[in-house]
Amino acid sequence: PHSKWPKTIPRAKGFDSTLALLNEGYRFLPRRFEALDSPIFRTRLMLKNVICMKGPEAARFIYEDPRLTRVGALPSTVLWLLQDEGSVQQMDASAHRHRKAMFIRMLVDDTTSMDRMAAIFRRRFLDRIPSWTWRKEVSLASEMEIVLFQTALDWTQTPIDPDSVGDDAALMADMVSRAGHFGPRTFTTLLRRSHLEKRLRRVFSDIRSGRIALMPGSPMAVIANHRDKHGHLLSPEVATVELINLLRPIVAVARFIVFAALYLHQHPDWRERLREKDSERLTDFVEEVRRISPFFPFVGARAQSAFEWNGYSLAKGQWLLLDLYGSCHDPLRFERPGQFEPERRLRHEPCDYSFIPQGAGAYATGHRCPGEQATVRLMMEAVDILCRSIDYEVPIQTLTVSLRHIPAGPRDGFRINQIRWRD
Ligand code: HEM
Ligand code: MYR
Repeated sequence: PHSKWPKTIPRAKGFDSTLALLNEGYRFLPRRFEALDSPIFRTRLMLKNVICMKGPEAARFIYEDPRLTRVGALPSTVLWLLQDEGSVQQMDASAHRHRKAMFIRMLVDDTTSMDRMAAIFRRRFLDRIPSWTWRKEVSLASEMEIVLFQTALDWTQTPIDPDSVGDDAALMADMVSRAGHFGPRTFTTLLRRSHLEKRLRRVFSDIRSGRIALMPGSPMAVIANHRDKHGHLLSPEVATVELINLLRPIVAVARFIVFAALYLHQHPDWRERLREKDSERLTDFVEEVRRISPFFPFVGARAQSAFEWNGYSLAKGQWLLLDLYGSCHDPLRFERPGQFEPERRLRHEPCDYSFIPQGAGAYATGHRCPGEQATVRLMMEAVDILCRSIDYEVPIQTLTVSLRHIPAGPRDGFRINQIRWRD
C-alpha cells in the first residue's frame, strides 16, 4: 500500500519543534505524520528548516539518491559521539564505496569471521554466568555491555589493557546513550572518547613501526592494512575512528538484547517455544524485536545541490530526516504495529524499504548498517542462552519503556535474579 504524497509539503504547527522533539521522543515524528495525514512535513529543529519523511519511497530516496550527503546532517555532538570526522558515515560516492567495502568484507562476506564473532560471544557469555549465580541480582544491560565489549576486543584483536575493560565498555555504552540529548555529560563522554582515541592511535602507530604484530585477517589487521583509492594507508586517526565504529556498535547490541529479554518476559509462550532449538523461529523472534524496539530513531541527510524529488523542489543544503522507528511502526506496512508478533516472520532484505531498524537499501552503495547480520547473530546467541542455558526470575521493577527518552530502554537495564543453569 502506498501512502498519499501531498502536492505541497505541509508544515507542522509551531515556529520551532526542538522542545517538542525532546519532550515527545520517538513519538514526535509519527504523531505529526498522523495529524497532518501525510508521510512528509516541514518544521524547524534547532531553528533549522527540516523536512521529515517516513515510508518506503522516502527510505529509498534517503538511502539511494546520490545527490544527498550525510555531511552536516547531524548536530556536532552526535557526530563526535557516534561517527567522528573521517569516518565511513561521513563519506560520499566512490570514496564511500571503497571504505564501505572494508566493512562489508569483515561483517558480511567473511562468514568465518562472523561465526568467530558469534562463538566468542557465546563463550564469553557462558563464562560470565557463574559470577551471576552468587550475586543477589544483576542488570542485564551492564552485563551484556561487558560481555559484548570483551567479544569486540577478542574478535577485532584489539590490544587493550585488561584493567581498563570495564571503563572502556561503559564508555562505548555511554557514547550511544548520550547521543540522544545534550548536556554537560555529553562533554565528559567526548573527553573520555578522546583519551581512548589517543591510546588506540598509539596502537596503530606501534603496528606501523612493527612493534606490534597482528593476526592476519583479523579486523585490526584489515583496518591497519586498508588502503584508500589512491593506495594510501589510513592515518592512525582515521584507523582509530573506524575501529571504534566496530567496537561501539557491538556493545550497543546490548540494548537489543535487553529488549529481547523484556519481550521474552512479556511473552512466556515464546520463551517456551524457543526452548526447542529452531533457528528459523529464533530468527522470527529476534527480527521482530529489531522491528518493534525503539532504538535508532531517525537518520539525517542533506541535499548537495538544489533539485526536484517526487514533485517537491528541494533547496541546496536542505536538511532531511527519515523516521526509522516510525517506518518500522507504519500501519500502512505492518498490521497492528504496536503488537509483538514474531509470526510476521520478518527478514532483513536489501530490497526492503519498510523493515528498516538499521537503515535501508544496498549495503555496498548506501549508508545502510553493515553490522545488521552481526546484530542478528549476537541477538540469536543471547536469546538462545537466556531460554535454553539458564533460568532466572525477574524481580519487581519498572519495566515500562518511556518513548520520550532517546535511546529508550527499561530504566534499570532489566534486572534479573535467582539465576541457575538448566539441566
Ligand atoms: C550504520 C544502526 C549495529 C556498524 C548504521 C545506520 C544505522 C545503524 C541506522 C545508518 C546510518 C545512516 O544512514 O546514516 C545500528 C543499530 C545497531 C547497529 C541500531 C544495533 C546495535 C552495528 C554493528 C556494527 C555497525 C554491530 C559493526 C560491528 C555500522 C557502520 C555504519 C553503520 C560502520 C556506517 C555505514 C555507512 O555509513 O556506510 N547503523 N547499527 N552497526 N553501522 Fe550500525
Ligand atoms: C552505533 O553505535 O553506531 C549503533 C547504535 C547507535 C544508536 C544511537 C541511538 C541514538 C541516536 C540519537 C540521534 C539521532 C541521530 C539522527
